[in-house]
Amino acid sequence: MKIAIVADSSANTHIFDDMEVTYVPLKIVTEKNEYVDDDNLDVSAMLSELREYKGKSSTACPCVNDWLDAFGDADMVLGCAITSNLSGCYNSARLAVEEYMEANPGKKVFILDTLSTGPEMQLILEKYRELILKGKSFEEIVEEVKAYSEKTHLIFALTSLDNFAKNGRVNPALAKAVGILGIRIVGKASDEGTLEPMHKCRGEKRALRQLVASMKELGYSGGKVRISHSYNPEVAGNFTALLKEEFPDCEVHVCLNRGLCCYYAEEGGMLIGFEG
Ligand code: X90
Repeated sequence: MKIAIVADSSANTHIFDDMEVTYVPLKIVTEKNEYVDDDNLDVSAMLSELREYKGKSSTACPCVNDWLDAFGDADMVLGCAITSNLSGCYNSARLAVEEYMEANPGKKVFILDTLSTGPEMQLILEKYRELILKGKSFEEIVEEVKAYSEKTHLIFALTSLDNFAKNGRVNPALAKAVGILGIRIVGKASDEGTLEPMHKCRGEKRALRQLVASMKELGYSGGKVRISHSYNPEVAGNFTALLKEEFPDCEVHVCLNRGLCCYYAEEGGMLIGFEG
């Protein structure tokens, strides 16, 4: 039986040596350029171009056909998408699932609306892999992944919300308050899959301490942690060190944000997915 694991490009990374994940790219669009968030995108070049660029920019989600291409001719498709409350990505995935099932009765397809993004999606993909390797049935996998996603969380520290505000995805007044030099917003993906600010922190040290505290409030007790950052390995390293002071045995993996998460998390932004 042919199995396809699929996710949109906000899930960031190629994580498995032994199982392929097909990433469906979102796009970052300016008046000068369209950046397709796939393996060919030079993300750091995009970031320096955006730094110089003063015009309008936005993002666009994949269309139904992009998802259908990723499904290929698999008998079983398992996947996940960025929160349906901030992007149309899940909606096009849902329509693709309908079309695929209609054209291929008997095939099994499930795409989870993660109500989150980035490294929390990474955890979901890892869970799919684990359950496939255990030989679980489609129905068992769907049920277990849904239950797992109830226990995973996403928190973040961001130094700017400009691109969120420009694209109408957060309140402009909030973005202004974060724009002040040295202020980081620590927040989480809410239960509804929106950006929920929790604390304004002055300086990196305070923000990192707040992140650890917020993780504990959300039930963290030493499970898996996945971090993605926008070309700022130092902050990810400092955070890992701080977390390990309290949870010396925790398993932390760090990766780079791809285009979409870099665009919204901006420079200095860090996302943390973890098991609660
Ligand atoms: O459809 C589109 O154009 C894509 C829109 C995506 C908007 C959200 C991107 C989030 C990227 C930034 C920090 C984490 C916020 C988490 C909220 C759920 C990551």
